[in-house]
Amino acid sequence: MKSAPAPASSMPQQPDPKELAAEIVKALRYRGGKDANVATPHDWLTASIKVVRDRIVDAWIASTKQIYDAQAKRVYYLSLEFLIGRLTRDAFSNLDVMAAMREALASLGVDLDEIATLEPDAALGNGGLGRLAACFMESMATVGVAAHGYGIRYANGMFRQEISDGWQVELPETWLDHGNPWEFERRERSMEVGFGGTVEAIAGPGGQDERHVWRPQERVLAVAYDTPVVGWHGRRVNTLRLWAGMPVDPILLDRFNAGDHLGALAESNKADALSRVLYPADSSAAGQELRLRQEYFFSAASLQDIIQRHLSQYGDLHSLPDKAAIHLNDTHPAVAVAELMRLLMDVHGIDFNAAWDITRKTFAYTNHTLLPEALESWPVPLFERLLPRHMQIIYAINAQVLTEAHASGQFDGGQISRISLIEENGERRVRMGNLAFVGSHSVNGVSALHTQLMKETVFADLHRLYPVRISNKTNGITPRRWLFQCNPGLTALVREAIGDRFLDDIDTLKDLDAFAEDAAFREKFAAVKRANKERLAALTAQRLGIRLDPSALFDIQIKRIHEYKRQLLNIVEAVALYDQIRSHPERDWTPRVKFFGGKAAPGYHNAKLIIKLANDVARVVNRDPAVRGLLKLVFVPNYNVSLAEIMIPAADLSEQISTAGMEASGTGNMKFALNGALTIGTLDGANVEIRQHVGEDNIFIFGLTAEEVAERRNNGYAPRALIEGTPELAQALAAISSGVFSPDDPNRYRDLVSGLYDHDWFMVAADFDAYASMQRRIDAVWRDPAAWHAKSIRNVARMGWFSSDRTIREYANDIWNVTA
Ligand code: 26V
Repeated sequence: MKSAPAPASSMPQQPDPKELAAEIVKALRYRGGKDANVATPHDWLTASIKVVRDRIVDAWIASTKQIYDAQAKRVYYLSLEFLIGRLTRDAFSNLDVMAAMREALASLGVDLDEIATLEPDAALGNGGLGRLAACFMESMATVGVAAHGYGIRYANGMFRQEISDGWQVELPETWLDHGNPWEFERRERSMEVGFGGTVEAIAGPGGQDERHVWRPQERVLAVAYDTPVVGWHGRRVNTLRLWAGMPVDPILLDRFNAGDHLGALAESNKADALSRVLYPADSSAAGQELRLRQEYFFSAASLQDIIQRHLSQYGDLHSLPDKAAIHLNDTHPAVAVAELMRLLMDVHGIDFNAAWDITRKTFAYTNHTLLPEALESWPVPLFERLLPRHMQIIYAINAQVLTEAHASGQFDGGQISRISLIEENGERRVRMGNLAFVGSHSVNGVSALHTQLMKETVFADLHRLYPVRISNKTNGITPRRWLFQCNPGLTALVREAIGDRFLDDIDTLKDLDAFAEDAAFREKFAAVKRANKERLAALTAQRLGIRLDPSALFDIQIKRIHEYKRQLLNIVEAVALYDQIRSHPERDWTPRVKFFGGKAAPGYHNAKLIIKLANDVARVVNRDPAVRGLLKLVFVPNYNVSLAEIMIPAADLSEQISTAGMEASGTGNMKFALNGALTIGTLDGANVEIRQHVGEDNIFIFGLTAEEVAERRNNGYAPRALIEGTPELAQALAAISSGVFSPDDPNRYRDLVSGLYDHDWFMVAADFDAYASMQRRIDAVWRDPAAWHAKSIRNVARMGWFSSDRTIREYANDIWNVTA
C-alpha cells in the first residue's frame, strides 16, 4: 500500500528517522519491558504509539495553556458515541511523522502498515451519529476550536458481526485486550455520581427560598480516561474524555467485612455495568433502566468536570455561558439540562430564573433523526425513582414553558400538550427532545431537508413558540481520514494535478474540475480507482473466498441495516436483474458486483432477515452459470470504520436510496462522492445538497420526494395494486416469497414480502420502477468510460464543501460563539 501524503510545504520539519528508531527501541525496553529480539508486532505498535504520543503531549499541554491564558471560551461536546476507528494513522499523519516513523520502523525490520492493522477499531458508536462526533473532534482540533469531547469508555463497543449460514451472529468486541496506548487514566479526576434516594426540602430563613437536598441512595465513581485528539499539522490538540464506572470504594471492604459479601459485589458490578456495553440499537428506544443510568452517569460526571474547571479559573458560575458552550449530540445527554439546573440551584444557591437563563445560554442541541421510534422518552415512574430531584426540576421547567406558551396566545389545548415535556397520553413519559429543545438557545438539524422537516413535524409547535431557535448545519466529514488517509493513491494524483493547496484548504479541490476534460488525467484517475478495486477484491478473496473481476462496476451499499435505508429495494432489484439476465442472455449486460455491509440491531427481526436474504440471493446468483459472472452479490461481514476505509475508495457506485424524508443526512454519501463514486440516490438528507454541489448531470437521482411520500401516506397508498401492475417487481417478489432463494425454508421470506403487499411503509414498491430504470441508465453510462470518469472527477472536485471543517466553522460562528 502507498503511504499517506508526504508533508506539504507549510508542515513542520519531519523528525529524524534515526532518532525515532532509537526512541522506539527505548520505549520498547523501558515502557514495555521488552527487548527487540522478543518483541511481538503488538509490542512494536505500542512502542511506536508511545513515542508519537510523547510528542503529542507537548503540543497538548501547549494547547491547553494557550486557551487558559487567553481565557477563551471552550466547547464541550457531549455524546454517548464516538466512532473513532483506528487512531494511529490519524495521529501520525496529522502530526506529520508518518514517513519518518515508517522509515524508522523499517530500519528496525518492522512494517508500519502491517502493525497498524493490529490496532483494534475503537467502535464506541453505532453509526452515523457516532462517526460524526469523531469527524467533529478531528475538525475542531484542525480549525482551532478548543474542545473537549465527553462520553463513555465502553469496555465493549459495537459488537463484532459474524455471518454464520447467512445469519448475523453478534460477538463481543474486546478492543481493550491489549490495553490502549492512546489513553491516559486520570484517577485523580474522579467524579461521584448518585442515583435514587430522596429529596429533602429545607425552608430558608423566614420560610422563604426553599432549598433542596438530594440524598442519593447509590453512589458510583466516574473515572476519566483522556485521549488526545490531534488536528491537521498538529495545530491544536484537544481532549476526548471518556468516563468509566467504578465503585466508590473499590474494594468495598467495610461491607464485605461486615458480612454483606453479595451486596458488596453487587454494588461493584452495578458501577462496572455503566461502562460495560454500548447499546447496539440506534432506531428503537432502548427503554431499559441501564441506558438512562448511562445517560445520567456521563452527563453528571461531565458537568461536574466543566463546573470545576470553570470555577477554578473564573470563580463564579454566572459567567459560564461566556466561557463554555455545551453541545448535546442528540437527546442522549439531555438530562444534563436538569442536572445543570440542579447544580446551579441546589449546590451553588442560584435562583431558578437566573439558573434557567445560564442553562439556556450554555446548551445547544442537535437532532439526528425524525424516526418516531428513535425519539427518546422515559417513563415518569422510572425517572422519578432514579432521579427524583431531576424530575421535580423538569416539572418546574415545564411549568415555566407552558406558562409562556399560554401567554403567547398562539396555541390550543392539543398544541400545548405537544409542547409539554411530559407525554400524557397513556403512560406518562418525559420527552427528552422537548427537554433538550427548551433547555438550549440553539437547536439544529443536520441537512437542509431534515431541518425543514423538523420545523414542520416533530418540533412544529416548539418552533412556533421559539421561532428563531432552529437552524441548519449540514453534516460533513473529515477529508484527512476520508480522502488523504483512506485513498493515498487519489490524494497523490490530485497533488500532482493541482498542487498541495487543497491539503490545507479543501475548497480548492475545485481546481480539479478542469481535469475532467483531460483524457490523460482520466486514464490515471481510472488506474487509481482500479488499484483500489483490486485491493477490495483481494480482501473479498482472502476473507470470503470470493473471486471478483475488478473491471466490473462496483456498486456498494454499506450502512446500518434498516428498513428505511432500503437494502431490500437493492436486493429485490438484484433479483429482478438476475431474472432479466437469464431471460435475455443476448443483451449487452454491464458486469456488476453489488456489495452489502452493515450491522442489524440484535433485536431487529426484519433487519436480520434482510441480511440473510442478501446472503441467500448471493449464494444462488453467484453460482448460477447462466449469469456468466455478470452479476455478483457480496455481503461483507463486520462492517466498521476500518472496512469503510477500504470499501469507499473502491466504489464506482454509491447506494443512498432511503425513503425520502427518513435519512436525516447521511455521511457515507459524502465519503463516497469525495472518493469519486457516483451516487444513485433519492432526494433525501444531504443527497439534496450533494446534487446541488456536484451538479445534476453527475448524480443519479430517482424516486419519490419527501413531499410525495407524505402525500401518498396521507391519501392512502395501495402497494398491492402497484406491485401487480409491475411484472418485473411482482416476479422478483414471487421468487423470494416462494422460496427460490431459501429452499431449505421456503417460507422464510413470506412475511417480509407480504409486508410489502400489505403496507410497504418504506415505499419499496412505489420507487422500484424508477430505481430499476435508473440502474439501467447507469449501465449505459458505465459503457462510456470517458463519460463515467469525467463525472467521477467532477464529484471529487466539487465535494470540498462537505468537509466537517466547514460544518465546525458554522457551529463555531452561529451556535457556540467561539473563534475558529
Ligand atoms: C437513538 C437511539 C434510541 C435509543 C437506543 C439507542 C439509540 C442510539 C442512537 C439513536 C439515534 C440515532 C440517530 C442517528 O444515528 N442519526 C443519524 O445521524 C447521522 C449524523 O447526523 C445522520 O447522517 C444520519 O442520517 C442519521 O440517521
